[in-house]
Amino acid sequence: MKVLKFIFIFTVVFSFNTCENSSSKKEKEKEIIKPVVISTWNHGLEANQIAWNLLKKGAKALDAVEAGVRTAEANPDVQTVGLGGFPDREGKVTLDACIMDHNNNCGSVAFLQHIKHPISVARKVMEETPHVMLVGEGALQFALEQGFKKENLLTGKSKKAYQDWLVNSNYKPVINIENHDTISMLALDENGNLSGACTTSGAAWKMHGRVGDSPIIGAGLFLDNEVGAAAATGMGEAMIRTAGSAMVVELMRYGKSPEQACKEVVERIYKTYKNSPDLEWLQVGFIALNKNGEYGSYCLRPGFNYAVQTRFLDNQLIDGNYFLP
Ligand code: SD4
Repeated sequence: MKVLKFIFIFTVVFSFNTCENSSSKKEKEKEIIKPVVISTWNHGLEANQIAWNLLKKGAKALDAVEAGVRTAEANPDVQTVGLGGFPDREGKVTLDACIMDHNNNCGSVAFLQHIKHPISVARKVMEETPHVMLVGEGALQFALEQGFKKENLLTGKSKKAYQDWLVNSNYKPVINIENHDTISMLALDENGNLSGACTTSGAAWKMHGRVGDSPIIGAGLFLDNEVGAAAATGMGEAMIRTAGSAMVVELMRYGKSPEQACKEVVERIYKTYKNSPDLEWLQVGFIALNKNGEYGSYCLRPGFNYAVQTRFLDNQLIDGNYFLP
């Protein structure tokens, strides 16, 4: 009887261990795709190309995302980021940006005028100051001290659009500003480290002084190097009200895929706005990338797309799945 008991216990323990070993083996065998870069809208294609050229040579994700989004900042035809961005209702171009690395270091500037590359000022805030966020005059003063050049960012094209808008002066955000919007970029480098960047001129014709989600860590951008990264585009107020990007990362921590996590936060935003007149022109979109190099996106309405580049997928635009028809 004793012998039978021993055999029984041995069998149970042995099969339990075998089971555990094979499942942890499976975990280990799960292939991590890296490097990966994803970014919002069609201007993400050009930005990805720059970031990818760095990532494939082994560059840090932080350097890749900064260099990537600078292309949109410098392009006067992208009228929602950097140079050539649409002004506020006083005709002033005011910029918001933030950047975050795999050690939870982050830097941000908000309501910054006259500087073409707010993302690089944000990185300087992260690396050269004890702070996370500088705004307005203080951010400008810091940028000038750091050697950035003061420029007029209001191009003829955006000035003309502003003058046309002044005729009626209606403040009604356009849902997608068809394929021109904030650029948010997330990257996973060869070392398995994540970084993210987000830069924008914000909502066109906004009130002077308005700051959106894009420079706010947790709203427009968030990452946890043990889990994944998320970033947003769309009506910033909605992302701030729900701590959108931080929530996407948190949901990935508890097992959701990048797309499922983005979807759940979009649904929460919908619930927040479903009885509000603002729903009529609300658009929000998230992109997310996890530690395994899996990525996804979700938005409230059709029209949002994002650019992806991996070793297995040549730089291409993907339409975000959406909640409302
Ligand atoms: C903002 N999220 O300032 C940014 C801009 C944007 O669609 O993405 N607009 O609210």
